[in-house]
Amino acid sequence: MTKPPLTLYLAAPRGFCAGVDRAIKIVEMALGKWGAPVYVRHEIVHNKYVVDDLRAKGAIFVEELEDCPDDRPVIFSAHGVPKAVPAEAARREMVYVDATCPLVSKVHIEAERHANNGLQIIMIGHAGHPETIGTMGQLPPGDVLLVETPEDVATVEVRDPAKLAFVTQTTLSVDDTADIVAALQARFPAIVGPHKEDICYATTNRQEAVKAMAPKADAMLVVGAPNSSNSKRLVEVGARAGCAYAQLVQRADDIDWRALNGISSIGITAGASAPEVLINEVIDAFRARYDVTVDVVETAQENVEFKVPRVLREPA
Ligand code: 0CM
Ligand code: SF4
Repeated sequence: MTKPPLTLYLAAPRGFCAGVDRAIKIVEMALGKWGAPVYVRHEIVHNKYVVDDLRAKGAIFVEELEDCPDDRPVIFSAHGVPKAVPAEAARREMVYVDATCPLVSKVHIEAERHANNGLQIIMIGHAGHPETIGTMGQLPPGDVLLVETPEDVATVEVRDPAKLAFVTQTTLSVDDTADIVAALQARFPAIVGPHKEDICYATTNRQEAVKAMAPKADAMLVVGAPNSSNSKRLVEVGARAGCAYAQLVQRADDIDWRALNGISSIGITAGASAPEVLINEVIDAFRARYDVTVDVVETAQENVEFKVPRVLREPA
């Protein structure tokens, strides 16, 4: 039987970013150095395949430090942790390695610097997301105000409108965040902040690629996890850029082939925590059903790499 033709637009950049790559390498290095088990506080990155693979190699994933024993190393996830977490690990004389992405740490430092200058911080982020919890947790509880929407900006109660700064989560929608920043600047003209926001290069580039790809494609799939903020944003960006069907899939099994019936093109991208092996699995699933022609939609080239700490400290 002949297969129907399909143009497969492949977004570039897509998939792993430098922070994810570094965080995974840190867990692998810790396992190599100290052997199993090594504890990881929270999913090292938001991807089940990555987590399952590291679990098979001897990592134990827990949500809280209190779920870790004193005498095994613990690694903090790429999303960052409140200051209280390393402080508690040090108090318990635990060995810990911080796999927080350097671009998240940069925001932590920014927030602290503004607070030291007497400014109250407003964070733009998603309530309950570990990165938001970690960044807000750089300062004492209650000090940082959270806004999620322009509506929140209208009602937020600040100490002194003349002494404000804002920071953001790194994995937000660039366009939504611009609206929230504009609302903050309109209500609080003296507010200080980064040049635009703190969204990282990987998030920005993946959204740009989707904007270029989505209008051409009959449907679009984002390989990523339901708890991955940057991956979910790619689905929204695709839908807003004019793609009639945009869905998140964790892997090929999740593809709803009935919903794709009749398409002649598909756009594929992946969140910053989705490994290339899963992207290839999805592409192969299309090749099995269609006569696929791949067309790469490249809007940027990335050459960012973060150093992995060379020496991991010995357990006491
Ligand atoms: O923050 P997000 O939910 O997008 O995390 P992720 O693990 O999917 O992606 C990488 C990161 C960070 C920080
Ligand atoms: Fe770092 Fe951005 Fe990757 Fe998050 S998505 S780990 S902030 S580079």
